[in-house]
Amino acid sequence: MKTIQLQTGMKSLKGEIIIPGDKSISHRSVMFGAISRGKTTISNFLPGEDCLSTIACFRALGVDINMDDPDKVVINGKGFEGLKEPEEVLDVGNSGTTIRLMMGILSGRPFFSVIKGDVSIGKRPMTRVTKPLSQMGAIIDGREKGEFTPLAIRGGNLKGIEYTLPVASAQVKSSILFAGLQAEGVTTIYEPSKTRDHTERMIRQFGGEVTSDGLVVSVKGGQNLHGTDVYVPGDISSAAFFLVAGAVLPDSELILKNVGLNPTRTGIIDVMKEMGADMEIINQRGDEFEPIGDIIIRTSSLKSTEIEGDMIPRLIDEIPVIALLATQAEGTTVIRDAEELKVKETNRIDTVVNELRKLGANIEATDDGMIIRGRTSLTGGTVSSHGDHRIGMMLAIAALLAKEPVYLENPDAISISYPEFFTHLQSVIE
Ligand code: SPQ
Repeated sequence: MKTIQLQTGMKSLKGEIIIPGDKSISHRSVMFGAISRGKTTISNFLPGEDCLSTIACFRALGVDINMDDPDKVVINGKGFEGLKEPEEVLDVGNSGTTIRLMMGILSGRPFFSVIKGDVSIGKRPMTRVTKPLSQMGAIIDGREKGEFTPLAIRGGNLKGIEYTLPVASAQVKSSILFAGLQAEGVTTIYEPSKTRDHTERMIRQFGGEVTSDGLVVSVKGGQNLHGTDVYVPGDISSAAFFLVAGAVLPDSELILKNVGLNPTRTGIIDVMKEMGADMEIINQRGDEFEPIGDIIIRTSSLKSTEIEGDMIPRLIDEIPVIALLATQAEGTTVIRDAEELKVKETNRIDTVVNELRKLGANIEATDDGMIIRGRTSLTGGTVSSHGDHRIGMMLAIAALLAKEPVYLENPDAISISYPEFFTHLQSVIE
């Protein structure tokens, strides 16, 4: 297995990083471009492996997609009707977003398709989407009654439903919305907590209508979407690693440019401010669909906090690096209501706790989160990403706090969402 030695030694970080495109928005821009009529031009697209899997799946469905530059994608869409029965099994690689959202699109198409992913995808629960999509009329089967991949879908003739999400999940909401756009009548979704709303914003951006009122989202079937220009903001989930690094390393000041500031994603900013982070948001801008800004982060004196309830979906993917942050905060940080971490690329409660412990952190797992006691100095050791990009990046930042050597197994997983991570990190180390 590939193992690399990470940078260590409490170095200061100084300079600026232009944060690469948002993964969630990049996936959705390809999906909407593919199901709309006309030309869609996507700029600042994230050429991470997950988003490339989405492009490969739509090409296999007959969609004309060009990538002249790695971050510029042009799609000549022919509407939902332009999608063709794929000859091969669709492969989503490591991407939960691709498989769950594509299931919603495929469920409305009058053809047969089979979809699968890598070993990690094979362990992630799918009934959360196959159940509502079957209620709408799709015929879906898979291992363990449709819970696990590969999944086979015979789509078409969908009817709108009213559906209460059993878990707060933007992927499930978005999957049902994609099916709802193809269904007869209205589809209404009730969320237990507000989750990222990029799909709703993008329906509007592509000329469609969707209503969102608090936790209720409704969409009418049979709408015509048309191609448009999409600018993808920088990914706050990628910026998170540098927000934490800038706050915990000595004499540091980083400017993170072009960060998406959609309020359904900015939980990490609220939590870090509450913990005492020296942070400023400047140059707030963006289009009418997604807000953007630059963030300045400086070395901070941090105190512990409690994170729970409606805050969890607003920072779910940042919890691994927030756990690291908490090891450098004075007092006991408690994270609750985060059981969903168990069904990500890895069980992120276990991987965060086990890997940070190897570096000397005082952290314990609970049923629905973790308890972290700070401040602790971290030490050297050999850690693993376990194939999970966010664990790999969190550990690379943790290593900077150690004086002894730290080795990372399976670092390549990082290119799932941030291929330039190590280049960017190196560029700001003093
Ligand atoms: O796509 P994937 O593998 O599920 O990616 C992750 C990640 O850390 O990048 C989760 F593992 O992000 C999800 C996120 O956790 C992306 C996402 C989206 O784009 O809609 C929503 C969240 O998942 P969920 O299950 O809460 O809807």
